[in-house]
Amino acid sequence: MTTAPAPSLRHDWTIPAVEAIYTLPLIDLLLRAQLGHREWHRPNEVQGCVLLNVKTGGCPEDCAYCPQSAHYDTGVGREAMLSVDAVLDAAGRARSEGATRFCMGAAWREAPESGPAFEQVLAMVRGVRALGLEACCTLGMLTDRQADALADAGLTAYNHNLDTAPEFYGHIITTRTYRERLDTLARVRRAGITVCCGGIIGMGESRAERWGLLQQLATQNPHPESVPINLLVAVDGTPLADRPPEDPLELVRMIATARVMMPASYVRLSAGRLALSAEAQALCFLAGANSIFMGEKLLTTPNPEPDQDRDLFDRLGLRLQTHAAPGRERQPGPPPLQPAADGRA
Ligand code: SAM
Ligand code: DTB
Ligand code: SF4
Repeated sequence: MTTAPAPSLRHDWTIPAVEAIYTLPLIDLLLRAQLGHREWHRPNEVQGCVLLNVKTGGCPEDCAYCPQSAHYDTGVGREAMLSVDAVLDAAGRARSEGATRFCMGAAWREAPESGPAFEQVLAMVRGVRALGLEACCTLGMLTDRQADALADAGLTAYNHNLDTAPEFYGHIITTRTYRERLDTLARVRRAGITVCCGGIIGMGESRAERWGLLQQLATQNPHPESVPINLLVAVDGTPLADRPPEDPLELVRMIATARVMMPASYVRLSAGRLALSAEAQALCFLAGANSIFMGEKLLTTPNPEPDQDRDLFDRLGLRLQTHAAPGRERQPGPPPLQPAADGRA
């Protein structure tokens, strides 16, 4: 018996190659994304992640999009770190809502070197894993030692975004270099934690700069296991407060191109869903998004209410993934474009 060879993953993307995919007629782009998606993932299944800010506000970085930067007056104050019990209560609620991944954020330039705050984060990670959930953290820059300690605590994934292309990055952040971000990502990878890395659209970047971000992500080897694509949430008080809303079809193109370039990865439709119609979100799922943040709050800004998401999933025939991600293996799933026996694929 012969088995079909596993589809291969490319890491040699050039800007013209990215451009050629991104600028396809939209229907052709969606078809390519959907065919690739079905080679690696169960169609109609979406990973549900819940975010919790375990340390809010007062961040010394100047990320122009961020309501938690101490450089801007956004009304988000500096708060004390949450207790381990409070975080595990929230993780338990996330699990009962159907999430399989729990993501903890802290408004830090870098995780505190050692001491009670970092130990508390490790206890949170152990507790979230003990609930049977995947655990993700985003704590800013990490040292090798911290990455190893997080890996030992059972951390599944670390989120650290490149945010945009190197050419546009300096317009958005001046307090941390692109190189420093890549170095943190390398430490996460070396420690054996999966990488969650993506970016934002709608900050005033050109299309070429979006292709540059996608090239940075998809030339990593291995690809980031998770790729969050955020639509800017323009927050009052930040330098990007007055950015006009981005065309949702650009988000669809961004997601579809990420799906084609990194077919094995989870592509997460992240911040910005409140600004999207049900139809625009449907196009994002058609483009290959297979992960969302659930729950009424992201880190500091609102997200669709759980009832709204349940209604959206019902209307689209989507279901939440019920198992924690199995890693990088090819997913057993129905053959391409064949609905499963229950008609919901
Ligand atoms: N200090 C951590 C860090 O920077 O890695 C904290 C996590 S930070 C808030 C995670 C990501 O959320 C950012 O890199 C950015 O991509 C995204 N993000 C933050 N504010 C956003 C906004 N207003 N709109 C869209 N995405 C946003
Ligand atoms: C990511 O790429 N998006 C999430 C998560 N990773 C940490 C954060 C979105 C934050 C949106 C603004 C806020 O709620 O403060
Ligand atoms: Fe700080 Fe992260 Fe916000 Fe940048 S994105 S200001 S590093 S919390």
